[in-house]
Amino acid sequence: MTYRILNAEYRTSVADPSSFAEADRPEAAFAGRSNVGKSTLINALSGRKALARTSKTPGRTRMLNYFDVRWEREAEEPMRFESAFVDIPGFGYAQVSKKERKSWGDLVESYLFGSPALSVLVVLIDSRRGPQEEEMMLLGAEIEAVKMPVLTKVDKLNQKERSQAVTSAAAALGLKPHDLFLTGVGPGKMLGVDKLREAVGELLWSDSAEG
Ligand SMILES: Nc1nc2c(ncn2[C@@H]2O[C@H](COP(=O)(O)OP(=O)(O)O)[C@@H](O)[C@H]2O)c(=O)[nH]1
Ligand SMILES: [Mg+2]
Repeated sequence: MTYRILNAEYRTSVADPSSFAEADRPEAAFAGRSNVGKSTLINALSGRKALARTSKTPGRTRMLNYFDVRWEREAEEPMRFESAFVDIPGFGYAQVSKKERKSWGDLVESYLFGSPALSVLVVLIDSRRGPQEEEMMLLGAEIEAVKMPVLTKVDKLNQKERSQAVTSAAAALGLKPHDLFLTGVGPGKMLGVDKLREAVGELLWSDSAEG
């Protein structure tokens, strides 16, 4: 099956657990440390250049950003359905206070454990660093959503480094190498994005009202 994104637009930003956006469509959330490539991947999946803002100064986003994403499932009878992408503010940025870190933790935790519409949690891992404690925690968290580990920035690795990164990340996470998605997005590069879009689309489809 092919899943295409017809349209993606910004909906809202949320800084406080008491005001999450209405859970009226299945959500795919993107989590990972600051600078891992969350915004870049959201843009690449959506086919939009600057839907989610990418930044050279990491650690600035302290809010959940919601995007409305409209899909088409190409089958004999094409079907359209709605979803949301949620850009989760990045962790692991050193230059924030304890207080800020706690408020980030509270926000993200309430979202992950309290969102009835969360269907996919995409966990981004820098392919050059491999999974650290935070990524392991996210992937091990007992939440309802399907979790998808993605190694980002694989365009920066050669073939040999890539396969080493996959082997060691899979071992660290207790997964099979083919459970990992690989992406590389840069000028003129779009590695693994179509494949990830298919997988995310399929899961959102099956949790949508139409699917
Ligand atoms: N080469 C390469 N650079 C990337 C990739 N993804 C993100 N970047 C760069 O890494 C930096 C941080 O990306 P961004 O999407 O803002 O990360 P975020 O903080 O997780 O949202 C930017 O300079 C991006 O251009 C990738 O797959 N390959
Ligand atoms: Mg970002």
